[in-house]
Amino acid sequence: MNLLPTPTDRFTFGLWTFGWTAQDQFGSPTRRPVDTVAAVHKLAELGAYGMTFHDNDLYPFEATDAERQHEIDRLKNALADTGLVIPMITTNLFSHPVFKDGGFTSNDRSVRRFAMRKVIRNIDLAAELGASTFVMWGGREGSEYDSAKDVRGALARYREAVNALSDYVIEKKYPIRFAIEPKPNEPRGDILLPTVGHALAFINTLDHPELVGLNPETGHEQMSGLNFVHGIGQALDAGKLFHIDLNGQRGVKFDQDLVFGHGDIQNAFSLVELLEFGGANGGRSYDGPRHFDYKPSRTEDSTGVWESVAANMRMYLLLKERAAAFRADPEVQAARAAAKVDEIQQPTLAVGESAATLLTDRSTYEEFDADSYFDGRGYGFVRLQQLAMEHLLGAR
Ligand code: GLT
Ligand code: MN
Ligand code: MN
Repeated sequence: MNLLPTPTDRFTFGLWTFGWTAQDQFGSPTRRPVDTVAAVHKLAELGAYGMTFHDNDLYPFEATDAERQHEIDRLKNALADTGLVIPMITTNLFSHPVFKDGGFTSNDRSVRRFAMRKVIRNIDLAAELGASTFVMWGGREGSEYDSAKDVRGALARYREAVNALSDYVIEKKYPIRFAIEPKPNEPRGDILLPTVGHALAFINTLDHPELVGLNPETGHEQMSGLNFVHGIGQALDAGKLFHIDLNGQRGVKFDQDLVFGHGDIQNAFSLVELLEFGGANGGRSYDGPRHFDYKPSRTEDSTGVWESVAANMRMYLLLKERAAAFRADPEVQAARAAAKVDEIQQPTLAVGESAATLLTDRSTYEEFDADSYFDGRGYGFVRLQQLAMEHLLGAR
């Protein structure tokens, strides 16, 4: 069992994750800011593949052009020294007071125009650094008061912004795709595009839907009581899993951003199984970065911060190893067959059949024994799940 991460595992971390100084609504920071160059070296040492960032994780909102360039140059040197890459970049449209009613969907048109300029500047930087994914998390795009936000108007402005930015990327011939990150609430009372499903429906209304996909986050779906594995399954079905934010969440409450696997461990196991072995012929269903978007808890000092970085990768590799053992177990294979897990791949209608010809097949209805399903023909799903839990617990 190899639990030492290497760049081939494609683990990435946001600069804002280990860089969080742990200031929250109720208390001041408990840690010092992390230097970007030192962080890049530390990530490389721990076996990560890459780092991601918001413009204002790298340099402050009020930075002059020279200060901004200085930070970009320092980052570039650190990347060259370590081989770390920047596969994804995103823009901070939520911290500064100017975005208190959102960026793309602020009621104030001049704020919307400013937000677009800030994103365009950052898209240019993404292209310069070779990032292929541009995440859009609209944390401030939403409202607290139904009387104050015209949701249809706001969605129209969201669409206008994504369409214009798609045109920009096409015009510039940048090899960049956008990934929308849903979240139901926090910091706004209600955020637009709250779940994977909402965002998928929105993407279908865009001028260039092929350029826009999703960056689903574990905790964000779970905050709505939704099953993350189902969300990822639907994103994959739609060909829209462009990126992923892995972390941990314990139930329907505020966004905890725990270490991956430190929340719903069963769901995390099934997620890793899906990502690593749920593709064609038992291969990967998703090839992009395994991006951790977590927050080292406020209780941790800088030693604990880097331990928690390592913990995310170790949890993923442990779950991958457990999922591989689960898949390889002959008893599991028999239980999967008994549960007809793979029968779902088989089309319901035979080749050439239609709803109309189905009417003429008496075996499907007139002669079908529906009553045999009463206290019979059990699927054995519990048995299969028990085997999964035993593998997860290392009992098999
Ligand atoms: C912010 C948020 C995350 C998003 C980031 C991208 S920033 O920390 O909580 O879920 O992925 O903007
Ligand atoms: Mn989160
Ligand atoms: Mn996230």
